[in-house]
Amino acid sequence: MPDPNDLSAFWMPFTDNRYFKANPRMFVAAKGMHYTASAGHQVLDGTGGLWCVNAGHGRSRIVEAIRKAAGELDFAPTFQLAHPQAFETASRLALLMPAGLDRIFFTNSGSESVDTALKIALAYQRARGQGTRTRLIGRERGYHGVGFGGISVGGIVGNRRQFGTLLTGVDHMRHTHDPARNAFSRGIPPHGAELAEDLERLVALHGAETIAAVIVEPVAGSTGVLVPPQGYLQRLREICDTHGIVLIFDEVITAFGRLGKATAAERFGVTPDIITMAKGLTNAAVPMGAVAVRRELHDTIADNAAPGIELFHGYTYSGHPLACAAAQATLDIYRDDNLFEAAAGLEDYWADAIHSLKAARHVIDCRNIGLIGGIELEPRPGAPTKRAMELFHRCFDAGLLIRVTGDIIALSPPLILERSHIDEIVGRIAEILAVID
Ligand code: PXG
Ligand code: PLP
Repeated sequence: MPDPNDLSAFWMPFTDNRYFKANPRMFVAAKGMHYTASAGHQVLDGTGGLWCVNAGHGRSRIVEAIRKAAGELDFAPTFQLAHPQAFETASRLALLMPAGLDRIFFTNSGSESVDTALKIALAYQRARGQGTRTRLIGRERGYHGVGFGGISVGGIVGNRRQFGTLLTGVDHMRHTHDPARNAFSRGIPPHGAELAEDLERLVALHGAETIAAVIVEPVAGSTGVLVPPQGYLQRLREICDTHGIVLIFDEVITAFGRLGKATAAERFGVTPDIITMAKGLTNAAVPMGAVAVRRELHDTIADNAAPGIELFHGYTYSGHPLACAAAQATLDIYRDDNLFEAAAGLEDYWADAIHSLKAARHVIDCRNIGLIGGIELEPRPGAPTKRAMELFHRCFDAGLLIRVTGDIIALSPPLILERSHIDEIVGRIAEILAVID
């Protein structure tokens, strides 16, 4: 008989398994803004799970929709067959996207969305007679999930170095993090639009005729909250237009109200050719991802295909009935509760709170946009990441869930939070920073 309390079989993702299994911390329930930890105490969710529970936990509308769907149609293939809810979900999602991005491919995660987007970009270039364009360009410090495509264009060394040679023909632009000029910027940092010219450098080096696509996070999340400098995304768009390069925004964390709008594209007024999504699409209640594609890209692939399948790509669970039910109920909540507007309405209060941490011990930078906060700590001499990790554990035990990456605290609370929750998040962090080394 397996021992139900044995922690050894579950190989936990992105986890120090040896530490965790000696010091387990678990959740057993969640409602609204709070988790219940297995030790019994309430934990305020400062991270929306993992940037995904935008509408708050345990929404009965979503739970009921999933329950109903499971009872009606547990599964239907979407390869050469389908079910009506997949079409309805796609149509509704298309309405939230920037004008023109109205063809939707379903996946089950952000990582799958990224690999799907990269493959669509390659297929598009080939379909329009530009088959020499096989190069993919990412950016240093980018996070695009963990598929081979995603880690190849990704720019986080730790996520790459264990895994061999990755995709060939990939290159990276410089990242935009520039604390010397931009530390403590409120919202969009003023300096760094010229860093988009790094794409021109790669075009000069490789030749535009070899480059299929560029992928960036409009706001980089996992790598520690990097807000794009004023004018940067606009300039990337211009350079892509000049050289026939597909521009992909990886909006796995920025879509669905995190920046006060449906997408970061809308927030920044820059429209890419492809948007990847996941997380907030279903409020994380059922895994689901999606890729929104500009119609012209879709049509170029479809119109140039021989009779039969147009795109040789798809997942068993693309458009899964339970995920579709969860997505539609989630979109209902976003609309009926005006959650994107609510997030926008809290942005100033949030910004003030995040920047009040400038006065806290160990803090060397504060960054914010929408309901995202990044607080960078000075690393302990000779022991990088240890200070942030200690803060993370102490916050948890004191009833606050934060996320840390390196020595950076990343905050992304459910959009339903209230001012008192913001006070509690920031107050608790300051209090604990005051007492740790
Ligand atoms: N792209 C971006 C921009 C992401 O943020 C992914 C792709 C991959 O999504 P999946 O669903 O395959 O995990 C992500 C995911 C963190 C953290 O702590 C961030 C993510 C995942 C886990 C932890 O910042 N982002
Ligand atoms: N591996 C095998 C042996 C399979 O048969 C399949 C799908 O049929 C997959 C992997 C891919 O699984 P998924 O479609 O869930 O991504």
